[in-house]
Amino acid sequence: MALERTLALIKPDAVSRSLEGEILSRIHKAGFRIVALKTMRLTKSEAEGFYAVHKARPFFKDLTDFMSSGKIFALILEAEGAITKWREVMGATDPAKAAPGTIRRELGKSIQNNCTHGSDAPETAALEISYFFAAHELI
Ligand code: 3AN
Repeated sequence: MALERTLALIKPDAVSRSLEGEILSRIHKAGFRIVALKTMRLTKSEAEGFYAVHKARPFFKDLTDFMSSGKIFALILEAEGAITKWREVMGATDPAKAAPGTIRRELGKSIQNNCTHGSDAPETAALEISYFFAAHELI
């Protein structure tokens, strides 16, 4: 398996419940290297840009309101097969359907308030990493 990088977000619902430490601990235990980490609050238009692929979906307004409602953490995670591995650690989008032991199952509240984001493919990982990090921040 190839060494990969993926973008992870700790979403406003998790930060507002002070779960970032718990989530970072799960990231370490799963064996990822944290290449970069920053905290910020997205503007509404930055959230719309990030989720542009979902523009036509009925939940787009609520999703972008939510993602710009408070502080997030953005991380670049590195591991063998990092993209799939991080999606396995997060669990399915809907916490009710996520496997036992996953972040979304144990900490998520709803399909929107599901604590974390992860890129879904190599192309999206590259795009999403460049949305949050400049080349000189990747070390
Ligand atoms: P994932 O984050 O698991 O890759 P996507 O890319 O299908 O899921 O959806 C992006 C985000 O949009 C999800 N993390 C979730 O917050 C929100 N979302 C997806 N489906 C719904 C839905 N049916 N209702 C409300 N929010 C949704």
